[in-house]
Amino acid sequence: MEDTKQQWFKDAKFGLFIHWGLYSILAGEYKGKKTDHIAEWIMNHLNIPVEEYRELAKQFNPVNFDADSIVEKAKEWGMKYIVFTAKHHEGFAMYHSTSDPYNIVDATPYRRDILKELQLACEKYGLRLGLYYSQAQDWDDPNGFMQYRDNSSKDFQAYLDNKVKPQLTELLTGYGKIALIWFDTPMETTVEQSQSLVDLVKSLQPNCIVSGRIGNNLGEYMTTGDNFVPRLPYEGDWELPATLNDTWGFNKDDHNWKSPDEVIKLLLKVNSRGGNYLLNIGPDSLGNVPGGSIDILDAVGKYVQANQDAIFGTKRMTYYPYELDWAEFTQKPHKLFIHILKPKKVIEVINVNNQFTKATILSTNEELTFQNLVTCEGSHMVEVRIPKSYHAKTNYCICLEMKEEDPIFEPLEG
Ligand code: FHN
Repeated sequence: MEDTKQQWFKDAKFGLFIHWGLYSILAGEYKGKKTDHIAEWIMNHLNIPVEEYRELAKQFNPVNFDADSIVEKAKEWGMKYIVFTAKHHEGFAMYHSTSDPYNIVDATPYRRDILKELQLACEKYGLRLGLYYSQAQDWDDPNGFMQYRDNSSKDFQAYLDNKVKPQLTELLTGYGKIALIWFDTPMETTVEQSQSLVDLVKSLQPNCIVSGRIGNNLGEYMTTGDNFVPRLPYEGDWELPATLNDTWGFNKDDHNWKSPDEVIKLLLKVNSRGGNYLLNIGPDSLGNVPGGSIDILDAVGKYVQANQDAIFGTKRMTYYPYELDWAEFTQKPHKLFIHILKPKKVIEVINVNNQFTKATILSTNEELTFQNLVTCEGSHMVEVRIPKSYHAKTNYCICLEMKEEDPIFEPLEG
């Protein structure tokens, strides 16, 4: 895998994933049966026949969908890009596909091309638009793969030629600049088949990035497992796709929301290890974004906005040997940022041997007292005193300026 040459992706740090499709109508339940799995997989897990599932399109009328307000919110939350499910495994096109009438304009009473609306909103607010496209699994197309089924009799190449390539061409020619194609679940796609999709994308939009899930190691960045955070910094470009509860598509019964504190910690962990955090919302069948996700993202967005300097433009952290429950670090040349996640009166960071010159609260510039010290065990450390007004606070950031370009962390020894 060769890293992308697109600098914006390396700098992005935070993006919005939107999983939306006909599955939002079922919201985790079909004919009185609830799915235990992620809601967008309901067709597969509850064995809904294709013809029955297709009927859902006739009811899809998301009158409350407002591309402008979603993109405006994403900008407010500090996100730099959006990835929208143009076609998920269910096979339904959430844009006006000219090659397949099973799409949001031709098959629903709604008749609006929401992807066009998202494109215009992204252009208005200056966010990049990426498109999720399920290139291998398609439970509607007789030749698309379906996990947990026998796929041996399928003519997968015919599906690629007759559905995937025409639709990718539409997506890459009809909706302005596409920042990336978020391919997913390659399953048995061969190297040649993956390569042919990469070639198609690049022939239409050379700057469009191909996600790690194209398969066969042909993507331009590493995509982690869903909600799986690498334990250590990862050398290349990478992204973590993540949920706010336990599903991507809307599930009316899933209220297992992460707290804003957890999400802030995860964002910082991912950023400090060099990755982008692609965080999901799943609108309901009317186009409403669940209030639970808005509340979390509003709180997270406040942190991001107040501490932009410690998030954007930071680089992968120098390896620090400890995991702390009260802090995450990020770094820039001559600056070490300590994100304080638990109440503290004084902070001590051990095994660090820099000459620190100044300490401030990042969001207010308030100067703090600090000392470069040696611990009684013999390692170097920095001690920063926290002003009284902050003793009970969490989620603020301390900026330590230092003479050296990078933090010098001492390894564990003896
Ligand atoms: O099967 C999909 C799933 O529905 C969802 O889209 C996630 C997002 O990363 N990707 C696949 C599973 O990894």
